Amino acid sequence: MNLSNIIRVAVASVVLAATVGASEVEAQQQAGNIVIESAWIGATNPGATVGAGYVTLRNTGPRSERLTSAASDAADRVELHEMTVTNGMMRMHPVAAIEIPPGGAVTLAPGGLHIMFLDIRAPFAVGSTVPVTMRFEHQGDVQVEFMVRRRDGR
Ligand SMILES: [Cu+2]
Repeated sequence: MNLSNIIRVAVASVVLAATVGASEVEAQQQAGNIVIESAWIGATNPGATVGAGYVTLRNTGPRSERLTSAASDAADRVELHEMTVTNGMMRMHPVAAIEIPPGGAVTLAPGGLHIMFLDIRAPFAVGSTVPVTMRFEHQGDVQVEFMVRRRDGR
């Protein structure tokens, strides 16, 4: 865990809390050149063993960045996944990394790229938060709080 990243995210959260109100804190976090927006996880039904997380990652830096893995105490395993349609069938499969171009952004959203939580330890309940460590090729580890929302994103 890269401590300086955690501190920077914490400072950004405090500034946001002072300017836009506590309810908006989870909406945006910054770590170096990476801006993390709208990190959320779909609520799970009782007995479900998997969940999916979504987020927008913005790269304000001059070079390409990559999200290479994620981890969370809330699940035994966390993988980066992509949903694709093949012969009319929705399938998902792991991807090695998610590229964020310089000056660009990538959005993980239902039906596409997502963070997959496997063997979750407890159901993801609406209104709770799930801490996730996101590992970037250059930025290192960034701690992000994902907000659990209804699966339609509201
Ligand atoms: Cu998946």
